[in-house]
Amino acid sequence: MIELYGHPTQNVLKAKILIAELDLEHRLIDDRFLEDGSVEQERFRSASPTGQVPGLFDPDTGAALFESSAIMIYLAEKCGRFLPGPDRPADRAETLKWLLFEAASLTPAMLDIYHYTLQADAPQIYSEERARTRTRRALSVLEGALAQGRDYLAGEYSIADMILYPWMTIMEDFADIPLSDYPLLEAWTVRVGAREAIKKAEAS
Ligand SMILES: N[C@@H](CCC(=O)N[C@@H](CS)C(=O)NCC(=O)O)C(=O)O
Repeated sequence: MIELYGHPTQNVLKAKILIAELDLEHRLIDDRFLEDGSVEQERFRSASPTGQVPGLFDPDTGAALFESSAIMIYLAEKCGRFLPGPDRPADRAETLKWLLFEAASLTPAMLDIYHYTLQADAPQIYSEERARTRTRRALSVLEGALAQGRDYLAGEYSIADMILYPWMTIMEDFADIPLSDYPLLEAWTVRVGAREAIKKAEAS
């Protein structure tokens, strides 16, 4: 039975809505009360390396996921509903566009309101520190993925590598974070950057 890890928040609600639409049998496990050393704690850690919720574990397939958009895509594809398949590429892209819009545009804007106006006493210092801490946390997650003996982020070379590569090439200059702090990611950047198509794109 699918395990959804989380507690009541808007991001967890997204996954709950889809699970309800699909009428999926599932266990809702509160991440705040996981027992030390329990199987559930281990599964939550493997699903969500940042400790953020929601996290999802599916014992049927071994899928262990974080990021609400990835969870939604996985469940929709597993059940064959609410996301058009590759046989309808335009409809599929239209749906994915709105998922990405939510994750990349709307949510960061709303989180800025929360963190920079509602939470901070000294917004400027707070926002800079928070941005760097979050960037480092993301880089650690990528380093962790590559530490699983993979050459590429999702195992085989894919659009996941293509979408992340451009940021890595400017990390030090742009964010003042040396990529050498993340040796596997640094090696990955060299590996991806050595591809003919990448060189061609960078030169164009
Ligand atoms: N992009 C992630 C965001 C997840 C997220 O920020 N979850 C919040 C709760 S709504 C959380 O776990 N915050 C604690 C933290 O960031 O450490 C997603 O869509 O799942």
